[in-house]
Amino acid sequence: MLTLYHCNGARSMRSLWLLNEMGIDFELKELTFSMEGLRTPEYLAISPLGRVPCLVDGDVAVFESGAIAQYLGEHYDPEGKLHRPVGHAERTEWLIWLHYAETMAVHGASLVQQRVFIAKEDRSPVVQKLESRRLEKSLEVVDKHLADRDYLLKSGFSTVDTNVGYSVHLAKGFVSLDPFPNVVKYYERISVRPAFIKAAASVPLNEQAPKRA
Ligand SMILES: N[C@@H](CCC(=O)N[C@@H](CS)C(=O)NCC(=O)O)C(=O)O
Repeated sequence: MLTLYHCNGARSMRSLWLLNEMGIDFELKELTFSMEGLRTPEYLAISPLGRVPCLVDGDVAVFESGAIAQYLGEHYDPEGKLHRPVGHAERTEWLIWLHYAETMAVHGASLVQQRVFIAKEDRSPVVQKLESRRLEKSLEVVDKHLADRDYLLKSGFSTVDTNVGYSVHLAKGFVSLDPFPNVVKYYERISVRPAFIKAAASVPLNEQAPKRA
């Protein structure tokens, strides 16, 4: 049985959404998004940086949401319904978007830090402006790419949509999607999927109350 370690609204939503899309059985372990929740010796033993997500499959522990998407595809999607294996015509494109998801999320994470973890007086307007701008630039690339397709890969919804899709979900808490009409339509498309709705039932990090404002 697979076990997913997850925090409400965090990047682990990607893995939760993907597991829901795949329709496989798993146990969900929700941790609180705090030092107490994430830095216990038990959790650090499987996820050494104490971050989410982490997927445990028997005696294998996989951390990093990109690695989890690839692992699930390789081990649990033999027909390649959502995965794009080596040799598939879209493999390289799939690989690029899998990693691009993190390029986007890093800017969102930096903005979460500013808004949720740093006391108001210590927040940096420069960092917030720079990271918002860089997030917008990353959305611009996705917008252009989506001009001739419904999902990131022309063949249809795949594991990269859960990873980039979460980054868009996170981004929209900080910047407007309006200048990116293809991204707006994309978000409308992905956010009505039952697997997304189930995974997003919690409050996203960017909408949670500041811890120390
Ligand atoms: N690149 C990693 C990032 C994991 C990560 O930083 N997760 C955040 C939540 S979005 C976390 O656990 N943060 C807790 C902390 O920084 O203490 C991934 O994609 O899994």
